[in-house]
Amino acid sequence: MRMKKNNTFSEIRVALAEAENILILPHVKADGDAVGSASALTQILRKDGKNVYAWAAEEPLPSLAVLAHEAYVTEIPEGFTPDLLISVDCADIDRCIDRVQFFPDVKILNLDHHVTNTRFGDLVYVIGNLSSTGQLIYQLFDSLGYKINKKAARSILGAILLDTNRFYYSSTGTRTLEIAAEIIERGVNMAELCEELFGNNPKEKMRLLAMAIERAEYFAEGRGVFCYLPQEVQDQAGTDNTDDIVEALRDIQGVELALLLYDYKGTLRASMRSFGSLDVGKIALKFGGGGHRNAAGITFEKTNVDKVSRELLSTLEALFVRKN
Ligand SMILES: [Mn+2]
Repeated sequence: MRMKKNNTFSEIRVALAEAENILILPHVKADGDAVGSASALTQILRKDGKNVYAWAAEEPLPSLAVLAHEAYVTEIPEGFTPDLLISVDCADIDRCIDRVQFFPDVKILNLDHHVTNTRFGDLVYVIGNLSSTGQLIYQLFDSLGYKINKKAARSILGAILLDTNRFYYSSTGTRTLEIAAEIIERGVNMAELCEELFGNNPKEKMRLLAMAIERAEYFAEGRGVFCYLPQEVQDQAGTDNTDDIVEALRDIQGVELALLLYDYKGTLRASMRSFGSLDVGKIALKFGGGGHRNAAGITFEKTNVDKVSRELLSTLEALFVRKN
């Protein structure tokens, strides 16, 4: 299969210029990068005189609301008919098909940074291994000559901070840090933004984290860790917010790979994190999911949890064997 190449700046410029009403689509269960990028893009394009909404599948998580602006909505105004759709941070069209389906004849511009991006859409601008879609949008729209105002810049910085885990991950490049610096120069207070993003964990969320650590089981001689959070446990904690749990598991001493399984709205989700060359992205692809080398996820129809976890664990265990 020949992969569709990225469209040129001038092709993207033309598509944007021709559009009047633009609908931006962050992926389902939008994370900070999706909310921040989509929100920033509404600002950038509105300043350019466009009629723009970011249409999300659900309300942003309370912890991410600081990145969402007024045009970030879960319902678009009646009669709003887009002439361009922009998918944001979606590796696959499945991640936004719930909304794309209403506009089957409208062009899609696919903006993303996942190496596994299927390059769907009529126009594509994807740079795999870039820190975040936030960074991609900053670079692209800066190059195209758009003004990125303070509000947009703040959301982009939030997207970068969240997708790099505060510049922790190897996807943090020199350009990532330059962009952060440019945004700070623009008057955005990064410490204040960090406090809002990272210093506001609800007690229920921390309780679920504690329960996850308690329930964790180790494999591959402590180099791997696994935890399953069934609905009952989430109910007991009082939240279904599993954010940051898989990262906390991975950050346990000696652990190089973490697998979190959890019930989510009638489905079973797997979230994986790893260090170095342990490629969980490939494993996710094999099971019908997606992501990056060190961060990936899969959604399963809720069937047999034991069977799914056994299959996943033995596949993950084989990663270690091959490495030794
Ligand atoms: Mn992202």
